[in-house]
Amino acid sequence: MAAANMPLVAADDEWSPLKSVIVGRAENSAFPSEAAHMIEATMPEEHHANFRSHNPFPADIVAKAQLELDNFAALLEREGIKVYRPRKVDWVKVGGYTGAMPRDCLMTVGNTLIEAPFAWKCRRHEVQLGYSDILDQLASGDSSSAPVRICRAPLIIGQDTLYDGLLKKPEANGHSRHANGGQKWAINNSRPAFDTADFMRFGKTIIGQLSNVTNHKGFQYLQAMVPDGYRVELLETTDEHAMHIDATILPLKKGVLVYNPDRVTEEELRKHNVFRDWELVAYPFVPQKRSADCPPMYMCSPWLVLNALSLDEKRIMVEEKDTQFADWVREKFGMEPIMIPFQHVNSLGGSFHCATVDLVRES
Ligand code: ABU
Repeated sequence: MAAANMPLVAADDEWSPLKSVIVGRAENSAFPSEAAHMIEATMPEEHHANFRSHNPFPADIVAKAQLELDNFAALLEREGIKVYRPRKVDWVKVGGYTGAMPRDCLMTVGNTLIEAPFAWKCRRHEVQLGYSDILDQLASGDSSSAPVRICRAPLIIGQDTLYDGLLKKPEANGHSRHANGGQKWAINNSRPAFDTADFMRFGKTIIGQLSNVTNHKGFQYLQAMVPDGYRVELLETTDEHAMHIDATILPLKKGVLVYNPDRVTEEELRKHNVFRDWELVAYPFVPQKRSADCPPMYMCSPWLVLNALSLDEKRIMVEEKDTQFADWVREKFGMEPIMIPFQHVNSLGGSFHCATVDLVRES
């Protein structure tokens, strides 16, 4: 695909050669602040106390994460990939989260870029503040480029209803209790909600999950937004802490899917026609003790190792310390891992998949 003829938005899988991408930025990242029941449902228990409004991540972690993202962006540019970066925003000041995790807020399906109708209030202005310049650039294009559709998320007017019936109620003894009476997720179904990272593209089929940030109305809304001919299907996972599908399944290349056996079964995957002829392989993960010099994983499980990014059907971005995974994909599938430091980005909530939005893949 010659650069002159390259569309501005065109991708419908996770493995075709990457040609254009958004890479996040870390400056001024803050712990997201949400209702206690949401933080309890989704975040590692030992870090709950950090999730307060306007509470910055430690400055040294943010600074190192920014260097890692800049280094990653430069590597992609050297590979001839067009890289866009979001605007620098003071997320601490505005009471937001970060610009480092664009995968959660934007998803390309064919020529359409879809904004997540976030469940989390603290993320509701993330796209407008961080990415609207990029969206304007893509939407205006030039006369020779194929048309781009941009679906902005609906505005929420007045009080959000998504936590109704779910907020903790204070009790006389100073403790609190859930009002949700055994409800599975931390949101209800009163309006569409999803994070785009709860979905992955497999050609005309998009596979997603319901989670603590994605509800059934969100799934229906996404189905209504994707271009004609695309179909969204839901995978039944077994993870009550579910939030984002990109440490649960990882398509390495067409026909090969690695999955997290703690969260999904092969039997469930096989129910989806798109995987009929695929090799489905459980990653035999042996969690290792993190060394003392590793920054804390404030928001993620060790399964973040599956949050890798295929540059094409041969090359895959892997965190430089994830040698067990790199050796496995090299030896078992003949992939070529490209290993660079990313642990400080991991500390902010994701890895290479989370930190990017692929805009163009050549298929
Ligand atoms: N989007 C990141 C998912 C992280 C995790 O499942 O632990």
